[in-house]
Amino acid sequence: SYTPTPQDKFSFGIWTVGWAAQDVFGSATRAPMPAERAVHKLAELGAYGVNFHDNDVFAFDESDRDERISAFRKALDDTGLVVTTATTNLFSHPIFKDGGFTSNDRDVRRFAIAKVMRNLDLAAELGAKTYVCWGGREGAESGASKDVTAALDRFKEAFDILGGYVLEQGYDLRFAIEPKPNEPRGDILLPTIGHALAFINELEHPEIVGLNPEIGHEEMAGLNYAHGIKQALWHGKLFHIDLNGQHGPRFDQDLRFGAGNVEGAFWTVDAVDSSDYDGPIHFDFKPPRTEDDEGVWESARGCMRNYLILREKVRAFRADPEVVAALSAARVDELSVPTLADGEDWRTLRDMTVDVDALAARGMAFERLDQLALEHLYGVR
Ligand code: 3MF
Ligand code: MG
Ligand code: MG
Ligand code: MG
Repeated sequence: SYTPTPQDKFSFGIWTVGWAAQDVFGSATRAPMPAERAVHKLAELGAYGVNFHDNDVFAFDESDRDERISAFRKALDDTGLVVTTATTNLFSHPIFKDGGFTSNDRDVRRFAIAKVMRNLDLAAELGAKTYVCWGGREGAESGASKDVTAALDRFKEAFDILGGYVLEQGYDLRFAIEPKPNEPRGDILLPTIGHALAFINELEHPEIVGLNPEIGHEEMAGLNYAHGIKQALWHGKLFHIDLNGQHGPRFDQDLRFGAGNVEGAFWTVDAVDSSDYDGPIHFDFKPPRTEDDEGVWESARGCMRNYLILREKVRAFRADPEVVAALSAARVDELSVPTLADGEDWRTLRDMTVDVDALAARGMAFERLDQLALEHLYGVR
């Protein structure tokens, strides 16, 4: 068991398994991988779909565009893998050193929007339903270099242009903004789920813009990912998810899903599994630089296997009669009861009296509940 099937809707970025493992301190340890090889191998492992940047498939200068796209498309046809999602590389080429949509250089901004439009055409053609926008280079290292107010105006302008484009072309595509606090820029704009949610409200076409939160990115900011995606769901804005692993606030680790913050992974699977999210269960990780080709696939397999293991554990936790009793003792269900009863308003509450000492003395019984969760996670129940 714990063998993935396409029904599990697992998907991977082409760039994840395809990463040749170059980092800031060293050159690549693995050979470059053509997109079609990633597609074939991921299909063998039981994946359902893929996400790709334009330049995961063809070169920045687009000289090999047609031929690379046909090889990619053939691999998709041969394997039945679905393109669930697409995205644009607005961060690798030196032209994007100060960002794409918010570069101080207006010519670069115009080029960046055109590059996205070209890949939106391809995304629609390949049947993607979600278009991710990670603003990795939209940011700054120093205070005076970026007029943040103007940058947000330009960020909005880009989404308004692109939203209009998608609607006018009649594409069945929605945008998903991927927040990240820092790396590669010292500070990145739209750093967290909360910042991005607020930003979406200012757009011309907010209905087609949502979020693609990533575990590692929220945890780099010291935030609770499960809480974050629950709030995104509450706003109807969880369009996509990037699952991976991270050990708290430090450099972007992109560990395979289930490594790093294991408790966080448990509650993440619980949050997704108990929600109406029906997008792909997407992994955005990087097989560490130590791994050879076999290690790459072991790492990819681990993402899916860990999700299935944790899914079994959270379901067992939810079904455990002792957990049901502990939830009730912790009065978790009472939070769903509106604070005012029918017919009441603020008048009912303003002059009410309570036995403060008695209320203060009531325990919440959360430790028992959390111990049961840990025991399910530790595998002793
Ligand atoms: C970087 C990321 C990105 C985004 C991708 C959009 C390269 O930390 O997470 O991966 O996920 O650009 O899909
Ligand atoms: Mg990331
Ligand atoms: Mg990451
Ligand atoms: Mg990501």
